[in-house]
Amino acid sequence: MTKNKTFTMIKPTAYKNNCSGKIIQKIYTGGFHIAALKVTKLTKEDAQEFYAIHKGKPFYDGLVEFMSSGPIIAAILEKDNAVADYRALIGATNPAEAAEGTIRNMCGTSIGENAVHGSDSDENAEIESNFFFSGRERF
Ligand code: 3AN
Repeated sequence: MTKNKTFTMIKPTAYKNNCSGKIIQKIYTGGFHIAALKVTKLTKEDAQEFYAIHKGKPFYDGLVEFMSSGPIIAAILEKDNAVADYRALIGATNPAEAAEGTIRNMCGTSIGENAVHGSDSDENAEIESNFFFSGRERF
C-alpha cells in the first residue's frame, strides 16, 4: 500500500545555520522515507504563490520576503500518517513553545524563522509536492 506523504522545506535561516544535517537525521529517526530532496531558492513570486493562503495576514509580506531571501531544502516525506506525525516531529509554530526535542525547538530562531515548513493536510501535501518536484525526481 502506498504510504501517506507530507512536504517539508528547511527554511533559509536553518539552512544557513547548518542545521540541515540535524533536521534530516530527525526525519530518518522519525521513521520517514525521503522520496525527493533538493536545494533550491524561491523567487518572490514563488513564495507569494506558495503562501497565497496567508495573503492579507499581517505576517504575509515578511514571510514572503524571508522565504525568498536564501536557499532552502525542499523534500517529500513518506510514512503512514505522514502529515500529523511530521507536525508532531516539528513542534509548535512558535519555536519558544515547541516541545523539547522537536525540530523547531532545536533549530527555530523565531515564529517567522521557525526552521521548517510542514504540510497541514494530505491535500496540501499533494499540491506542495507538485509545486516543487517532477515525477522523475521522486523515488
Ligand atoms: P505552521 O507552519 O505551523 O503550519 P501556519 O501555517 O499558521 O503555521 O503559518 C505559516 C508560516 O507563517 C509559519 N511557518 C511561520 O513561518 C509564519 N507565521 C505564522 N504565524 C506567524 C506570526 N504570528 N508571525 C510571523 N510569522 C508567522
